[in-house]
Amino acid sequence: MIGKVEKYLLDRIRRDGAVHLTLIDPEKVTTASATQTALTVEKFDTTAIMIGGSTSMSTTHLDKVIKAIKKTTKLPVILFPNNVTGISKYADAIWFLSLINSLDPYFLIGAQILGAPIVKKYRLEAIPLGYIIVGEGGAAGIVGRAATIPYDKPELAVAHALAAQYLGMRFIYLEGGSGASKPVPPEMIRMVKSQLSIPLIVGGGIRTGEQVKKVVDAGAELVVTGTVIEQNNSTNKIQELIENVKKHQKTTVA
Ligand code: 1GP
Repeated sequence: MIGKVEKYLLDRIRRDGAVHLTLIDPEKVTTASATQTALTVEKFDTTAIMIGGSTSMSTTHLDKVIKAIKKTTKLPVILFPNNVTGISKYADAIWFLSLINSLDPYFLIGAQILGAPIVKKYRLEAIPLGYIIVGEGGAAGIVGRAATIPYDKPELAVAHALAAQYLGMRFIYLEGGSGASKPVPPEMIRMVKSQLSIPLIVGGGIRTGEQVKKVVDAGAELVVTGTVIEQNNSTNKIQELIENVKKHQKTTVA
């Protein structure tokens, strides 16, 4: 069943063609800095906040960060967990993800079995997501024991994405790895998007408005930026990223 947050995302995609999501890594923020970031991205009209990171985290701190964001903004908070410890009852929804190219059954289905009863207990909205790590893959690739897909093998990314879609996942995430030196190339995004009939999320290494433009023009419906927002106290950079999604979004609407 499609819940409130998923419907909101789909409506925004239908209306605008492409949307921006802000990723906050709870390990790298204080409640005060997370609140400040949330206020800034809300001002520039990001669509939602994702909370998660690749390394283990304190659930108490995670709860505090989410509570602070919820208190200050109206943006939906979607968990982006690396493990069962990434679940908080204060979020609105959770990307209920399987790391499709992991070599470790734990990241394919093990963590999900452990996490599902908690998601149920907390009444979190679960949004099924096929998570595919490509290129350098960053910490997520190492922690998730992923057989990362090289940027010059887009056909393999297509095969993974289609497999996830046929298994019933409702979103696909092409992840270049947080802080990657290069974002997912447009050729890979374009080829995956041309074969998929569900929305495509792209993230990892996106730092400039020009890169945002390329990702959106290639067909990504949801663009995630994390590191660049964490590292920029100035609101100019944040504005540049979000504005570029908005500027190019209409061109992708069929
Ligand atoms: C990581 O794709 C996201 O999961 C965001 O990556 O931190 O490089 O923006 P960045």
